Amino acid sequence: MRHNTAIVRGVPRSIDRCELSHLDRSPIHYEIAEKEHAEYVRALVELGCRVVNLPVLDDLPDSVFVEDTAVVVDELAIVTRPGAESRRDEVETIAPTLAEYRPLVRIIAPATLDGGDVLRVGKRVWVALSERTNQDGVDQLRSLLEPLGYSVRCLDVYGCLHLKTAVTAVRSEPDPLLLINPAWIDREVFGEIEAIDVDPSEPMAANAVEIDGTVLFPAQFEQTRRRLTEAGLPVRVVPAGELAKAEGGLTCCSVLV
Ligand code: CIR
Repeated sequence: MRHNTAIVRGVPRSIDRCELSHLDRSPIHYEIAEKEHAEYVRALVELGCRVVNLPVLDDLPDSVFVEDTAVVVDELAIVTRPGAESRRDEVETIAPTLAEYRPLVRIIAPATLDGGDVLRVGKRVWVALSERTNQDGVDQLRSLLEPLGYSVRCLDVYGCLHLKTAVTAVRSEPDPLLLINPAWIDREVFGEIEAIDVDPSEPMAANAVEIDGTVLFPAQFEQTRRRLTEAGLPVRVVPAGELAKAEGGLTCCSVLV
């Protein structure tokens, strides 16, 4: 997908107090996490993005994972209402920046929706009912996007945090290709769209960011990376092992507009 701008936010000093759902807590080294984030930002710049670096928010432990605060389409930016209460204050800190790029709309209570639960391929959108996104969230997203010509399909994920932990797009329209962990999601939902499976030894490897034809990919998943390169995809790896301890992947660390 062609993206001009990536909104990011640096790692807070409180990252080791982050939300965790499927991982045991293990110490997160702030300096390493910060270096990883800097490398991620460097890669985004290399791939042609203009990076908007928002101020670090030390009091909000998950605030580096900006993806969950917004769903951006060509016509508007949807400010979410994250499922984890500890993350609700993140949204108003990014809203003014989003408003510079798109008209803003908001997901409102009792709905909850995390950006990590929304996958878009062109005009097709999939949204997961998850631990973070509820039926009201799905319904509000649908009522915002369907009038704009998007199809919105709701699905379940099992065994992982977000939809995009289980599936992301590594090539965009007109010939989309997904990277998928079939253990966590029903691949039938994606119809005829082609998919590469993650290597079974790397269940967390389905979270990749495609920018203008290149796949930004976590260095720790070598087996799955081989599958991507064998499929002819250009891959740029970045270290991502420390932020992974906070259950964050690569899509989580930016909002692409
Ligand atoms: C959380 O549990 O909310 C964070 N520790 C991780 C968020 C990861 N975000 C994402 O996958 N979109």
